Amino acid sequence: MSEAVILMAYGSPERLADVPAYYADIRGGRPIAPENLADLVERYRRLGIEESSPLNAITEETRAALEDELGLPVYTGMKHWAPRIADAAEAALAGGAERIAGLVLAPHYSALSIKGYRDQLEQSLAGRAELAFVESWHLEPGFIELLAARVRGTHSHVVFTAHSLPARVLALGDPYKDQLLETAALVAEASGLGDRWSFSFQSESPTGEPWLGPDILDHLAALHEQGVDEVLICPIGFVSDHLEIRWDIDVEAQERAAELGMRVDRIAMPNADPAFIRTLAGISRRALGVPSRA
Ligand code: FEC
Repeated sequence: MSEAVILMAYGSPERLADVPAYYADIRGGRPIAPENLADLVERYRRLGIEESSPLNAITEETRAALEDELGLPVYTGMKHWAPRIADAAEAALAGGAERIAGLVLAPHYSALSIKGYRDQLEQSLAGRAELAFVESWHLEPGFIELLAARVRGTHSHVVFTAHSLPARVLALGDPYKDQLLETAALVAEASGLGDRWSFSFQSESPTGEPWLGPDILDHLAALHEQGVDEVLICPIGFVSDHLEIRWDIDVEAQERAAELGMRVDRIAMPNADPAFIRTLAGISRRALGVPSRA
């Protein structure tokens, strides 16, 4: 049987002119307040996306490295931008794939995140190939060790972070928050942090409903009040450098830290680190039921 991997990521606009269409895709037809669009364009402008679009470039680097590692075709599909998940499905089918592993570059399952990727992929394939979709990989030993290696030995208080979601997910019995806390606890244990760690959400969106908290900006202030003045941020819900890292952490959280007189650093993201690629390859092989090449 012929196998392939569809590697999925959030997607990012390549140009400032793309931002309205990209935001409209995220909103799925719901209205967008003009001030929210203007604010988003400004964040992308300050991120410098006209010169380089970090998320899309890193995802391509990851795809190519994973393909080399696996010796199988790997196709990129973006949830909110091109190449779309549907494009990846057509490319995989055109390449003769009969069994496809669907792997999202986000480790934790939520009905408000991973399910959307799954729905797009299932609809696109429409039963034309067998699909082995990976719902979550938040306990994957290689991922835990990769993060643990990045925080091990620090003297700072470590704050694990992930994208917030509307708080209504909890009422749905969504596993997202529990999975995040499991990853955080495992990384803390593997790196010997003891009790010098906590968890907070980040990147809440202005949708007018309550979101899961505490938000990292409030959390930094709370830690400061407790006498913590050095923090290392370890984002566990994302795997690459993109807007939510380079803006929400590197700009906004740094600005808050400066106001508070705290020192805040963050770990280097996994991006296309060879150890991370090997971890993704292991997950893909297991999903497909194929042995390692070595
Ligand atoms: O670098 C880039 O260009 C894209 C960075 C990016 C990533 C990302 C990941 C996640 N999101 C998740 C949930 C939501 C929910 C909403 C929402 C909205 C936005 C907006 C932008 C955006 N997200 Fe995102 N997300 C990224 C970017 N996200 C831009 C819209 C403007 C704004 O919020 O400032 C609210 C949708 C709505 O309005 O109803 C919910 C989750 C993840 C992590 C999992 C994943 O990567 O898929 C969960 C990267």
